Amino acid sequence: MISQTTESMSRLGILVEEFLMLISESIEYHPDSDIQAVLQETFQIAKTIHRRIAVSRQRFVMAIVGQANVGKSTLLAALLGEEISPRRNGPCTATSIEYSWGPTYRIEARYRGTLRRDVSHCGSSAETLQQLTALADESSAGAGKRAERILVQLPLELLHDGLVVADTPGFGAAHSDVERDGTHDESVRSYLHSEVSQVLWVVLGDQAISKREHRFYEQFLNAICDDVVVTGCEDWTASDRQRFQQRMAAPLHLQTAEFHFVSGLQGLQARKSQDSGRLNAAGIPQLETRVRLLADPVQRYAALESRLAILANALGAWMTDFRRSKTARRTQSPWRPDSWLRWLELPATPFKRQLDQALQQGAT
Ligand SMILES: Nc1nc2c(ncn2[C@@H]2O[C@H](COP(=O)(O)OP(=O)(O)OP(=O)(O)O)[C@@H](O)[C@H]2O)c(=O)[nH]1
Ligand SMILES: [Mg+2]
Repeated sequence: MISQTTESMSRLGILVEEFLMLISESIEYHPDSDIQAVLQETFQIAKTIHRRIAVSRQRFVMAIVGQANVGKSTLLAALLGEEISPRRNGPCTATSIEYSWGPTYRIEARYRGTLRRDVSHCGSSAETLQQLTALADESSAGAGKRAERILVQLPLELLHDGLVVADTPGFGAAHSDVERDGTHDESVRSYLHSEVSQVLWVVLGDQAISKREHRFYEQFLNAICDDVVVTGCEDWTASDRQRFQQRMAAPLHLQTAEFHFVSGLQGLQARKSQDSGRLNAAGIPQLETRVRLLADPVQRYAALESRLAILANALGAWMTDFRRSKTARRTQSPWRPDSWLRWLELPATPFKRQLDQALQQGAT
């Protein structure tokens, strides 16, 4: 099953590459600036889909991302069921920490610009947490000592099928020492760009979304975020939740995102006391189900196909409107003729035919 999905993913990757080629050649070919602009926009979105395919092919990294001190590490601990991620360690989590499955507890710290790798084996989750906290404190002490990446293996059930979960440093920790060398946000950005397939974006319920969060979302999360996790909302009613969701979704175009109202703090306490009622009330099992779904290769593939189909439909619809409104140019096709022919000659699959149909709206 997994290798079949990997193959489908590779084929989808090739199809998106062809689509990118069709668009870029048509941008060069087309004299109309309106069409050029929309093709350019399509190109950018298709590129993010392509990146997501590329980054999902090998492994699936789900990163917990958000402003400093919103409860990312606590949420991770509640999800994994073990207090394994340093919390409130110095100013903040200073380095991305990846958690993946392994038969025993093992920590590997990698450093920038050197072959140095520190590996330690731990006997329990408590010992692992202790070591990670020491590493994080060392990292907070200065850029010179900061591990670029910390990889943790541990025998936890949620990670058994290849899911990798990452705790990331809070972006926008401008007040902290680690930000002073200017590389703190940068390290989150490059990590997101090169390693991460999907993010859970954690926001604090009792604060408005800051400009910085907004910008970060637009630049780095947009393409890989389908889930917003709201923390610090323990006493909210259903209508409080609805209001928050509406207020946040509209300006960020997050209408298709799922909102999860959870309490990492209460979830973690419930885990410790093995109180399943309280764990449910904290929203943790529901979020866990969602994480499993997102990490499932078949679901992942379907989600990427669907993104591409939505893009093609939006472009087709725009072209139809455009041709209706601009009488003089009615006969123009947005596609460079030879590029369009090449596209049509690609192997036909039901999904490809669906795309053709959408793109055809502009071509005839
Ligand atoms: N009310 C409430 N407080 C929370 C929740 N989760 C975490 N906190 C508190 O928020 C503070 C920050 O928690 P962390 O989990 O360390 O936050 P973080 O986002 O990982 O912080 P950085 O790594 O510094 O960016 C702690 O004091 C937590 O106890 C929550 O769900 N509800
Ligand atoms: Mg943290």
